[in-house]
Amino acid sequence: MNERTQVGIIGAGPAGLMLSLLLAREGIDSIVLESRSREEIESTIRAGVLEQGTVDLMTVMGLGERMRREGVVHHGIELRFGGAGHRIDFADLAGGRSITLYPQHEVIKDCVAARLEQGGTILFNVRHVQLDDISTGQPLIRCVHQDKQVELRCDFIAGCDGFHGVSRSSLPETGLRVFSRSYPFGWLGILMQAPPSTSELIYAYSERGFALVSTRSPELQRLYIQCDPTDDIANWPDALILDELQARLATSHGWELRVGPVVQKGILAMRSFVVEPMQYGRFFLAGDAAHIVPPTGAKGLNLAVADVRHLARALVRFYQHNQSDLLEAYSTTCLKRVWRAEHFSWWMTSMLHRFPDDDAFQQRMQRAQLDYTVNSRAAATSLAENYVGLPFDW
Ligand code: RFL
Ligand code: PHB
Repeated sequence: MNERTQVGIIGAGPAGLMLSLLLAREGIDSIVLESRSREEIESTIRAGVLEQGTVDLMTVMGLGERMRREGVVHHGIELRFGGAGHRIDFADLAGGRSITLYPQHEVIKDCVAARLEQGGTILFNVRHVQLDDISTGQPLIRCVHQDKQVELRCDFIAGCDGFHGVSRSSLPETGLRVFSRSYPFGWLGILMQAPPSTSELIYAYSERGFALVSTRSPELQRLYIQCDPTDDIANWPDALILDELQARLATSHGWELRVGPVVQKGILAMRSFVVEPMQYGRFFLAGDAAHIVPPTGAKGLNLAVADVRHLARALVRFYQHNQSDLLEAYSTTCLKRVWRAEHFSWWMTSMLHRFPDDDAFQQRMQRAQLDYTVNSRAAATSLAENYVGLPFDW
């Protein structure tokens, strides 16, 4: 099967789907190729926190109806350490900007439904995706769909296939720079059937390691604890996870975690990663395909969305005004925000986790940083404005 499209998009995550929707608004056609099934992408549990800018974009694009109904707006977070909680008040510190808790797979459902309703093409379950002719003006994507070979000739290709996709490795190695850092800990994440224990997220620093309390719905909590990234989840019976959460979250006034059945659990590794530049000829990387942050800053999905906003704007300018300046500047433009988020995510991670080889000096440094962050208006403002997200044209 031979097909043609203006923009071939690899990956139906937040980056790929949002790009196809942004382009469709301006009359630019695209085809999205996704290696998993629709059911799978619509049920994978990942992000929870949407920045103000992501929420605003979804609203402008007509994708905000369910998010407004089912999502929950938060005006602050709690940093908990030394047995006490300290609120970072976004309403006061971040110019009224806030965050919304709305799960990533719900964003995916809304985007897939909207794109299919427009008559757009998303090919699910594609296999053997391969890129060709990327140095030319008409790059090509080959793949297998429903046992048929597909050749998709494009004006441009967007690699939105996440950290483990094929896109990044299709870039020629010469001229590429990779920056990365892995952390000596991971997160053990659970979904627990219990009403929220708190109205705002709690980021806890304790001698036993980091813990995070988040929610997914009025009946479901999302919780994480720092753990050994190579540990086997089989070593963590539910009761042990709950004991560890209680211990790390304990306060001097006897705070209690509401508990219930654990319905899902798993361990994820943490890393920081950036590839530069994020483009080659008519081939562009966006989202996790180009950069990864540890989830402590809740930035990954939001960065993916910011990338494709820039890419869509650049493609619109190319098609409508025959100008390629924004396309040429794409990587530089995105990397400014990417590195800001890399720093913020690394900073939050370093401040809140226990590092295995930290000595007493290092631990005092962390406490000094935490104390300063919650007691200095300037420091708290810095956390708040990064957490809710810098403006798009920052
Ligand atoms: P995705 O979401 O990984 O989507 C890539 C898609 O490409 C498909 N794919 C392929 N398709 C075709 N051919 C191939 N060869 C392919 N290989 C892969 C995949 O099946 C997939 O559907 O990348 P994208 O769009 O760049 O989006 C990035 C975000 O998903 C990610 O950054 C966030 O989940 C990160 N993240 C968070 N981000 C936030 O902004 N706020 C949060 O609160 C937040 N919490 C989190 C997170 C990530 C987490 N984990 C699991 C790493 C919490 C966690 C626990
Ligand atoms: C989540 O709800 O899954 C979540 C919230 C905040 C983070 C990371 C993940 O920093």
